[in-house]
Amino acid sequence: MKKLNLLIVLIAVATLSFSCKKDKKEDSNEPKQVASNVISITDAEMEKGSAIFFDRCAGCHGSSRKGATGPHLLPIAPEGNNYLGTTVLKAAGLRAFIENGTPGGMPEWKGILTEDEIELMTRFLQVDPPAIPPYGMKEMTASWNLIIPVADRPTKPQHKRNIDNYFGVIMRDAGKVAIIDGDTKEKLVVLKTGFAVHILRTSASGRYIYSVGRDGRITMIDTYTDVPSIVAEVKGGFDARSVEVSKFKGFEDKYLVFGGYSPSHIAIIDAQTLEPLSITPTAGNACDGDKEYIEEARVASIVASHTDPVWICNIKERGMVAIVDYTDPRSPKITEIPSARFLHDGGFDSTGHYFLVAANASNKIVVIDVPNKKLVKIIETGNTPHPGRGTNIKNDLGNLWVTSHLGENKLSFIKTNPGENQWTVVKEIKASGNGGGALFVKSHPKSKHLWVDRTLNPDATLNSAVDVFDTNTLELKKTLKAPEGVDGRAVHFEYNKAGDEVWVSYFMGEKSAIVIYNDKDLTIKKIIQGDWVENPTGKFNVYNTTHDIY
Ligand code: DHE
Repeated sequence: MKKLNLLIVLIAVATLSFSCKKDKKEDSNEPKQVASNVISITDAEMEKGSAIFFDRCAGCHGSSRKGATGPHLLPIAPEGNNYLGTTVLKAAGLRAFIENGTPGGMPEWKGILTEDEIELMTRFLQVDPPAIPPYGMKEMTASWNLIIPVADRPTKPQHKRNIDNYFGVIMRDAGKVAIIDGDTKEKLVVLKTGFAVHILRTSASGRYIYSVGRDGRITMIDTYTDVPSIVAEVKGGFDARSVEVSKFKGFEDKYLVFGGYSPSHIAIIDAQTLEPLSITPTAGNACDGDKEYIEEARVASIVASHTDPVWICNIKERGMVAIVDYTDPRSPKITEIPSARFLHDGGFDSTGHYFLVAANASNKIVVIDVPNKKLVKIIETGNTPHPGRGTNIKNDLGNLWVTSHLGENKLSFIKTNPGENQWTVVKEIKASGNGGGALFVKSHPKSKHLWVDRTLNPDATLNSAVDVFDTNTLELKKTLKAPEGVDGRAVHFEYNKAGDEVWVSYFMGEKSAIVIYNDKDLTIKKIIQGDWVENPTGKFNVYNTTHDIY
């Protein structure tokens, strides 16, 4: 069937090229012809292709298409070899990849992008990428919108609700964030926050919730108002995945750090007003020596130390862990620790002294001693580790930090407490079924359960279910299928403040939902659905996020 599709595509694209050549018009929208004189694209198509690429592809392939987690997507590779090519025949091959995905982890775009959009992308990828316009202090300051000045905000909560147990829930495709009261499960408000919000973080006091999205926009939400409200916004760049706040004693709620995918930079911003304070570009040499200078050096995960006035920012393509001292926010002191490529997501061990981050392209977990700003160890775990922030459990094997893997069915347990086998994988287990696709793991200090999703596994029975393991025996306790009336892929977990409930999102289906389980007996407590529940992804409990409980 796939062969037949490919043949039809080949014929269709060949016909298209013929008609393109035949219909060539001498107007201002004249298609650009490239290398082989076969592929052509108009300015309007170029603009649309750039937007699709930015929204859907840049995360893995890089904004300038030079590759990262995914390969280069350039017509001519930097080393001069013809890479994607510039012919309609190559376009047909590209279409097959885009439609069907790859075993390496690229999702199938058929059904997500329209037929026309896929066709456009096959041509877009065969012309040189457009240049990225400059974005510096001038542009960032111009984007800054202080909606409610600090002096006009309430000095104490205007309600009797329990802010510590609020949940911020991302409605990804709607570009919104819902604030839900975790005690009553009531939706308090749904706020428009920007395109494809990626993560939320909370201020050290827990009062403010910050969101950042794929459009680089940071939105600041105040939980003290009767209904949570947006008090400031700023655009830190064109594209981003992470934001964090200063959490060290004396710096609570003072500064915010923005990690730019595009442009690749670290921006420090006033956490009370969102006024930009400084920008530090992250381009530089790769971790393995001075052989390669990397311009597109995107900032992946960021965590805020509780033991020192620093953030740990992970420079993806360079494989550098940057320890950013924010005591002088206009001129931050940055210590770079070479590690491995490409750095992606990670979190603290249970003491908060060590930070563990996935170098996903090299199948490794990097361990950093934060107060001493030192590399502790680089540990081989498995095919494309994807821990999220990871999670911490404790059993006879010791204190263990856990990661799942995208490329294979494996959960790895790294011992973090001193003694024999510290910083070693002391146990590996499999989740149910075959293949990888796990994105997130989660437990809680008060829980005896470890939760694992399989979001990117192609098998619908696996990607719509979650596995729950016993943290003592590491045996599978139960596989929880999507409840009746809910469909899509299960993704990401969050505990409530008490550590006795787990919230799971269902997205990419017809019936999105947030399913809340009783963590003690694994029964359903509540299913949250409604028009406003649109492709929910990450969920962030205020108390757990503020205190890095995972
Ligand atoms: Fe994420 C975390 C980047 C795709 C949902 N994601 C992160 C982090 C990074 C990142 C760097 C760590 C932030 C931190 O802790 O500071 N994610 C990327 C990508 O580059 C990638 C692969 C492709 C892209 O274009 O964005 C990608 N991520 C996804 C998804 O497809 C997910 C499932 C849904 C979505 O938003 O599109 C997704 N990512 C999440 C979530 C977190 C996250 C929910 C926060 C996890 C946490 O518990 O902290």
